[in-house]
Amino acid sequence: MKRRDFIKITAGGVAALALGSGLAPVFRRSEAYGAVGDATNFFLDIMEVEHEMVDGKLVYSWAYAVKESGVQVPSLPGPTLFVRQGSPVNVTLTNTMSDRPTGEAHGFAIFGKNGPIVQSAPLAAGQSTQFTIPGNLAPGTYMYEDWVNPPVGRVLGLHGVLVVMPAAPAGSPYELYPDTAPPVPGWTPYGILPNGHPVRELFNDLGQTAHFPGEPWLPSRQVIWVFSEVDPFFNELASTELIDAGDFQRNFLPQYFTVNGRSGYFSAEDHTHDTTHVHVDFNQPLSYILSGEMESALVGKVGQPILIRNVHVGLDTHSPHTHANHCYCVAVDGEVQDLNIDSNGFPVNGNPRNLGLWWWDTWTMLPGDRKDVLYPMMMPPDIPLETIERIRAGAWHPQLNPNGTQEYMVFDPNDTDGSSIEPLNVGHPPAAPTEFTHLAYPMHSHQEISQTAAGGNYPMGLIIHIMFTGLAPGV
Ligand SMILES: [Cu+2]
Repeated sequence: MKRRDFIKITAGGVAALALGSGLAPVFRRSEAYGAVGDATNFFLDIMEVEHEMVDGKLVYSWAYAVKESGVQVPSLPGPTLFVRQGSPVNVTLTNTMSDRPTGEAHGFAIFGKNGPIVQSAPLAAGQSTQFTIPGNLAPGTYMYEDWVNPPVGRVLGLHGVLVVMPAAPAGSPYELYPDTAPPVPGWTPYGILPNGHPVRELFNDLGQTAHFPGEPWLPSRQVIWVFSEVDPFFNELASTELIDAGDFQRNFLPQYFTVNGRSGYFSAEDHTHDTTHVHVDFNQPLSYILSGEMESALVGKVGQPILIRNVHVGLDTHSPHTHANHCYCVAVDGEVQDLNIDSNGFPVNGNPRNLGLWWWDTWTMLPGDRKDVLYPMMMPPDIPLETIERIRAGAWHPQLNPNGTQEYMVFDPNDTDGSSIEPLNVGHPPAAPTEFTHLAYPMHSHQEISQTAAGGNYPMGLIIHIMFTGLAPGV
C-alpha cells in the first residue's frame, strides 16, 4: 500500500477514508452511534493509518479497525467494546498490513492482575487468527492492546477499551437496562454488591440523599478517557523499521498528549451539546463505539452523576485533575474498591489502595493503569449564592434553536436581582465575554507538558470540558 492511500484519522477522531479506495463513505457521528456487533462473529483488523494531530501534522500510526460487511473502519483508540456480562465474544483478528519489516508481528491481549486473560497468536502481515473473549469477566473496565514487542504496538495506536456491563438480575424489574428509572437497590456498574459495601452505598445514595440531590447514576452516563502520547519520531521510524522496545522506552519524547486520540479543542469540546450519554444498547451481547463517535466531555445537570473510566495506554505518567467536583474512586485495575482493613487495623494483604472510596480531584495514571471514578456532578462549591439563585429562577437553560444557534444569557455584574438576564440568540461560540452560558470547568492533567502540543502550543494537549447545563429536578 502506498503511503498516500492510508486511511486518515482526523484530529477530531473520525476516520476519513482514502480517496479512490472504493470503500464506504465516512461514518458520521449520528450514524455510527451504538453500532451493534455480532458477539459470535466479530471481525477486528490491524492496519496502518495516518493520525492527524491537533496542529494538522499527519503521523503514521497503527490502528485496530472494525470490519463490517467487508469494510474496515479504523479508530484510534480502537473501538470501545461494551459486552454484556455472561456473553462471550468470538473475534477474528487479521493483520492487514503489508510490506512490513521482517520479524514484525502484532496481536491482541487483555491483561489482568495475574497475567493475560486473553492473548491471541502473534500475527505477521497478512496472517489471521481467532480467539474468544470469555463471558466470565467481572463487570468493569479492561484494556486491550498489542502484546507483541510491548509497549511499542500499544503506544503507536494498537489499544482500546473493553467494558463489561453487569447483567441485570434475572426476574428483576430491570432485567433490561433502564435509562430513565433508578436501577434496583444495590445495583452498581459492578453488579449487585453486598450490603454495606462502600461502592453500593455510594450508588444507593446518589439522587436519594440530601448530600446528593438529583438523580441516580444511569448506565448511559459514562465516559471513557484513554490517555496516550505521540512521539512523531518513532511513528515515522515505525513506517519502515522494526522498533527496538528498549530504544523506544529510553528515547521516547512525546510531543502530543491525547485523550481518546484527540487533543486541545478536539478533546475538550462537547460536540453535541447534549447530556453525556453512551449511545449503546447494553442489552445486546456486544455493542461498540468508534472513538471518533465518542464524546469525552462531562456534560449534564447538577445532580446527574457520571462514571469516568480512565485507562492509560501511553508511556508517560499523568495526573488527571477535575475542577468543580472531586471524584470517588470506585475501581482500580479492575478491583472494586472496598474497606479491606483487617482486625488489626491494617490493609488486608498490605494492599494500601483498597481502603474505601478515596475522594480525589487528582489521581495518578501510570502506564497500563485503569481507574474508574464517579464524578458526582454536585453543585460546584464555589459558585456565589446569588448565581445559584438565578439558576434556580430559571435563567439558565441553554437550548439549541431550530436554526442551530444557541441561547446565551446576558450577565450584568451590577445586577442584584437577576432582572437584567435575558436570552440572546447568537452563534456558537459566543461573541462577547459578558454572555453567561453553561458553567464550564476543565479536566486537565497536572503533568504540565501534557498541556502542550509540538513543544509549547498551549493549551493544545490533554484537556477536557466539564459543563454544568442546569439543575436536575430536586436540586
Ligand atoms: Cu486546574
